[in-house]
Amino acid sequence: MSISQFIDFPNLSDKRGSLVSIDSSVGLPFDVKRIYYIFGTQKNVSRGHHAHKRLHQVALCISGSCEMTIDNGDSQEKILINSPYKAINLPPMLWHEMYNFSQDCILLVLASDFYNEDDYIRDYKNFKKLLNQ
Ligand code: T46
Repeated sequence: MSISQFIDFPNLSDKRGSLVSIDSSVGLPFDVKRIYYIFGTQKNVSRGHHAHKRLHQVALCISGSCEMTIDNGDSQEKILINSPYKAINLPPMLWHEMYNFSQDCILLVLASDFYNEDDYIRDYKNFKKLLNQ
């Protein structure tokens, strides 16, 4: 079974251009407490390489594209993130790595909580250990 889950955002495009509105009706699995975005990422750079203990996030490219490997400890999937209408669901305890950022990539992330370094699991062996506890 696929471990990637996507959330579709409504496309309110018309002949003038595009508009996406994200509110509580789109089916986000949490109330958003923080928004951040990653852009200007150099080619051949990878980011992420961690999981979160409690933080739930969804991420989408509002411009350009990147690839992501997600890993739930049992299986891994490589996914392409390339749509301003489709967000990848990143629940807690999902290892994720992002790479192959296009030059115009803007990765927008909606998060369920404030930034907290203590919530990060940055060591893969520790991630596996915590999953097995
Ligand atoms: C994630 C992936 C998708 C803050 O001070 N506040 C923030 O809200 C964030 C997100 C980061 N930071 C600081 C922490 C580091 O000193 O910014 C620096 C770069 O963060 P990091 O190395 O964790 O960036 P990524 O791209 O590896 O990971 C980020 C998020 O941190 C992470 O939660 O899931 O994007």
